[in-house]
Amino acid sequence: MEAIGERINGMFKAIGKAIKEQDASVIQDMAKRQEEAGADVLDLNVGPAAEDREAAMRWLVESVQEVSDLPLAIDSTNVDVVRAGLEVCENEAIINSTTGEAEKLNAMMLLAAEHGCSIIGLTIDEEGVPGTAEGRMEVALKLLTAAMEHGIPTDKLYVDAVILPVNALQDTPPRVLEVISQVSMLADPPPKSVIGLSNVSQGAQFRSLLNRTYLVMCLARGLSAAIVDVLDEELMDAMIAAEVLMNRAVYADDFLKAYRK
Ligand code: THG
Repeated sequence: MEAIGERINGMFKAIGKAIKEQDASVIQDMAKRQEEAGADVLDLNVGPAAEDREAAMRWLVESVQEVSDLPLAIDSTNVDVVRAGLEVCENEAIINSTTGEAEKLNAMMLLAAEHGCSIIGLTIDEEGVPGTAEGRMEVALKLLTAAMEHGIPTDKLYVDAVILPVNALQDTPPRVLEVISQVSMLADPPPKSVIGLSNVSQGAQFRSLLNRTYLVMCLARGLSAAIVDVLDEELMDAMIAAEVLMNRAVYADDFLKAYRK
């Protein structure tokens, strides 16, 4: 599984402050810590508070690529903010994200095609998040069709089935599992699946337990990638154990150490 580090996000107090004060060392430190903890990709989100979000995204991308060569997930729902990030991004990039809403879908797919990058598509359309797995799959198909129309290889699309907090919407986690199992059957080469794992436990107790339990359930359904707190060591251990048990990582007696190498 590709682990996308979630911690460079303006919703975290210290990161929001660093963005505001243009203190690159805080951001760069978090980039390095996540890379050392096993991140395969770093998610960059300027958060809700940034004044000029395009400038903030440019600054985040430039700061992070000074210290890391990892692919960067440019996390914004706004086309102009994503474009600003892509313009200065020299590392590999992933657009995070488009929805299935016609205008945004077209604009984001154009950007992905122009930059030759991967793109995450949320199963959200003009009516919001469909309440059923079938409804989410319909949007997934729309995302896939748009990618193909723009000449984007099908395996450069990540379908995000939109996991929501279990304390508010308890029927969502099993529905998202169904979508994860079905996404890989949509095309050949198969589209990838991704979730923003920590959403599942927002506002709940025992967050880390909920996160790692749900991650293992998703991995059993073939999840390709997840935006996660890579600094949560028990979460990463559970991910590694599940990868071994799914025969996606080679077994060794000390499999935690072997995988981390
Ligand atoms: N899908 C995609 N991208 C996403 C999400 C998704 N990007 C953003 C988000 N969801 C994934 N990232 C986070 C980052 C942090 C938290 C949840 C998801 C989080 N933050 C603490 C909270 O809200 O309680 C903040 C605590 C603090 O302030 O210190 O849980 O679903 N494609």
